[in-house]
Amino acid sequence: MSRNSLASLPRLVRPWCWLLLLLIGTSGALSAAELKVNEARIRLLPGELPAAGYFTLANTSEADITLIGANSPAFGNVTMHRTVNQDGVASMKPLAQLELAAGEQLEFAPGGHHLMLMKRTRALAIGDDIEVTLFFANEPEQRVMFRAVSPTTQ
Ligand SMILES: [Cu+2]
Repeated sequence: MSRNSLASLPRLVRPWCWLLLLLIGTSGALSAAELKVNEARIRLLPGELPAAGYFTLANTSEADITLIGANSPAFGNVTMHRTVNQDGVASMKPLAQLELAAGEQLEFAPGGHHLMLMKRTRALAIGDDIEVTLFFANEPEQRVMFRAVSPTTQ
């Protein structure tokens, strides 16, 4: 195998990773079909500034679930935050956990809940797919691919 074909290997492997994730997802108490993550994106700021992760999480199962945190191999520190607006001043507060009742949808979006991703472990660029694992109180963790987007993207 030449040097060039080795370099292109990760691109070829990627579809198989997705297939693997699907298979793992269906083996848990809640299947991937019952917990749906959509619009997963990470807004990258320049340099070492913290990045913000946004997504929607739909609980289409019959049971309530509790999101208790997240991590990522691309960041040394990932926490859940909520933005609070007090007297016109926005600040962030840590979010220990978040309940999501059966049939409900939860939105992590600019100006509200977000994942705060700090201490990059590698260089990241807009367009990258970044793996993030979401953890739940009584359900299997779920690995999700987030797309790195520019700071101006909603
Ligand atoms: Cu924050």
